[in-house]
Amino acid sequence: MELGFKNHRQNEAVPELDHERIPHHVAIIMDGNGRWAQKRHLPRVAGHKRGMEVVKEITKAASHLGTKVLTLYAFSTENWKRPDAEVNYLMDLPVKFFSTFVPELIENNVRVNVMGYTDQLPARTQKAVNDAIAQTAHCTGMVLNFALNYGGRAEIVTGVQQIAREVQAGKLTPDEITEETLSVHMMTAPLAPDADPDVLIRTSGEERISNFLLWQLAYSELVFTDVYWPDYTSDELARNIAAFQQRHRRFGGLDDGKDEK
Ligand code: V0D
Repeated sequence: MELGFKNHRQNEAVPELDHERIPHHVAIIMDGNGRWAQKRHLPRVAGHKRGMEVVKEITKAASHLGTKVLTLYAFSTENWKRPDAEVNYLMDLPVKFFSTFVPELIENNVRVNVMGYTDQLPARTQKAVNDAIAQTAHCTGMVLNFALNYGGRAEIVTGVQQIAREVQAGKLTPDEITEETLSVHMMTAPLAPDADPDVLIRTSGEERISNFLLWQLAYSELVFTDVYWPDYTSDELARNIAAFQQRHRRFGGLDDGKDEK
């Protein structure tokens, strides 16, 4: 019996969340779009299309929960290696996304931010992104932060190059370089005081960081789910945030010595 077409999590209980301890910054690696499509004998881009609709649902769900920053890994610096037709389709998704979703973003008071090497994106993609940033600039609720043409190691290299230039210009001595110096040169600096994710969620069963937010994930809880991104739901987000909250409670238990361990 093929159960794969059903999201096998859909009948699982949705836990009660501690609304005092909603993570401020949730980061998600949206994996499994191609596999979701292949399983249905659909082209990979069908998975990306459905994945984009899920982005809209999860944006609203995270905003309603009270998350302050939702960072989504949409396109890595490695994704250029995919077939041209797939890359072209992906580059139209920000255009499609914003052509239908900007009014809802504004209704939900969500501000768009993008981090990554966006100057290398096609002009139409850059325009869609820049328009959305401009149209939501006045929103004061959750920040919807897309990582687009982003790579964690490249981000650290770029940051270190900027710091080296400041040293060369005599604005800074090597001894004055601290973790704070690195942090302010990361692409997440504008998200401060919520620059570092409290939790990283990766869908589709892979348990790797894959060059995402290397500096910022130093103290993050990592939550992995088998659900493919196109099957991801607000209920699964709640389960994944509950997993984060469980781990935090155990940490507290160890600290005050009241836990069994
Ligand atoms: C495909 C699953 C939204 C992941 C989600 C350019 C792979 C759907 C965006 C988007 C993609 C990005 C920036 C922005 C607005 C929307 C998106 C890409 C892929 C790669 F400002 N979904 N989405 N971008 N997919």
